[in-house]
Amino acid sequence: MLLIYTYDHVVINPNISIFSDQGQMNGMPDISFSDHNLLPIRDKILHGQRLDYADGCTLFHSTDLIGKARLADYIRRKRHGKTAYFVYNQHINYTNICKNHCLFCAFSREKEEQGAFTLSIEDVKAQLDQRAREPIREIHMVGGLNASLPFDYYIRLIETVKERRPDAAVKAFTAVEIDYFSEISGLSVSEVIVQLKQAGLSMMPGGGAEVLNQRVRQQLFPRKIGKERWLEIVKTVHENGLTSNATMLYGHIETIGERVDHLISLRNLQDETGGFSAFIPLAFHSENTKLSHLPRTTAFDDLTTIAVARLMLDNFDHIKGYWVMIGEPLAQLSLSFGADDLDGTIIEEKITHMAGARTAKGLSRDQMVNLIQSAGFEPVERDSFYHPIENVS
Ligand code: V47
Ligand code: SF4
Repeated sequence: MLLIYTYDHVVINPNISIFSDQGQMNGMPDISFSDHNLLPIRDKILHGQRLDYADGCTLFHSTDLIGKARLADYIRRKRHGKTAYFVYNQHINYTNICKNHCLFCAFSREKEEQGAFTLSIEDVKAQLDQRAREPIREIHMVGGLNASLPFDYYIRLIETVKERRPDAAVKAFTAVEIDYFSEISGLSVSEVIVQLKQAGLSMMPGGGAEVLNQRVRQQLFPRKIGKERWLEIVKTVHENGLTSNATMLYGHIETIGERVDHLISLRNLQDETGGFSAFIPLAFHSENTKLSHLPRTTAFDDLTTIAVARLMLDNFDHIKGYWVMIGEPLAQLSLSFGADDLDGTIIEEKITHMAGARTAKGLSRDQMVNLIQSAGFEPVERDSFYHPIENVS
């Protein structure tokens, strides 16, 4: 049963389900919006026009959640139909020792602090070998900025993963780490990327972007590279023939305008390079951080952020509903709010769990399939480049 909202009243139409294809207008369900501010945005979307900063702010501020879902779902279905992707992946965090001390981070430690760890190459081999029988397609590897590790360690890390897991893509190191490798090796960013690529690096994950804004950076992560450097490094990665993802850490001190600016900066770079593969909104978790007084993000905000990302990032193919951060129930819903990918099985996630996430540490392939199917979508297991996996073992 669908509640059809008009400006004045609510009409209950028992014949149309929320996301049915009936009553379509140019492919978009022909319904009214409870927020009339969404109408000009709907018209732009129907005419294939790009949304601007003001539209992004209007979308974030609108309380018409179902209206936002409809707009995002319209674009999502044009690109991906009912397909929802996931990947069989493994996370490896090679060290949590980090000199940056970002206030939102519960993962990092000082060298001598309890809980600090650094994996030796042998430890990494052991972590990979523990899962040797599983059909893992992607190794996602990131860590802190640890002054005791030489540049050669990172090359050996990648070589080790490639040697143990020749069929998996190595998605490793954020722009923040690449900047640090350049600093410790004395090599240019391009030279660092070339060497990592030669060792077997396949693509770059989207972390470290946080909110690309000087005010937020100054308050929460003053030691981390800034907006221009993050964008410059990602651009160099793309120019060297590697794709990357992009993230946005939301739900702390950032304003709506700063979120929209962030999305537009990513969209502008994507216009230049075409090198972004997926965008992943990251819901801030405050436990065990210096910002522990901040509440969790709301379901409304999580779903809105995914929908707005889908609508603003008109040149990104993929938007992830990252189940680790928003939970499995919302990840299912995110598929109707513009997301087309739930990321992966993961197996052991640390960064969000150290900050209080109560979600599972990993999901089985069957659980991923079930999540997607029971939300009314068609699961497709993919590799890191969104090629469907044939002959799933
Ligand atoms: O870079 C750190 C963020 C990122 C917290 O590219 C936090 O496919 C929430 O980047 N609460 C790591 N977030 C995760 C990440 C990622 C995840 C999944 C897929 C991909 C991809 C990338 O998590 C960090 C930082 O931005 N983060 N602390 C926290 N307390
Ligand atoms: Fe270090 Fe990354 Fe944590 Fe910042 S978010 S303190 S750079 S590990």
